[in-house]
Amino acid sequence: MTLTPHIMSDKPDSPDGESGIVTETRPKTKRPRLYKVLLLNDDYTPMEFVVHILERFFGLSHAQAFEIMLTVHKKGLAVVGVFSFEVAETKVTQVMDLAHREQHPLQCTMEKE
Ligand code: TYC
Repeated sequence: MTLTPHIMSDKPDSPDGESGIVTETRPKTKRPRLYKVLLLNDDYTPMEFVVHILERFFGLSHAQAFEIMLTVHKKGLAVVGVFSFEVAETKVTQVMDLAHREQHPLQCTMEKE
């Protein structure tokens, strides 16, 4: 977080000091850029594995996970969440690592919102 000085007043009797220059600071918070995490369909990854991934890494209920898995299966892809860059990157890595370990061709990617 950066603190941005603002000249508020040049009156000598200002409450902030003797100089007459008031430097009030306010926290300047920039909203982080957001990234969509996408899950892609393929013909080989078992549906139950995809549901498991969505529950485990995206905090979805079984019903929500099943619904999103079916959307990906039918439409080819779906956004499974929107996160800051670092969180999105972590999710993609977690999904790709587990899919690779289990030898499923599941693909997970991210893109700027
Ligand atoms: N199409 C896969 C099947 O029929 C299921 C699947 C769903 C795979 C979603 C990937 O992201 C995916 N077994």
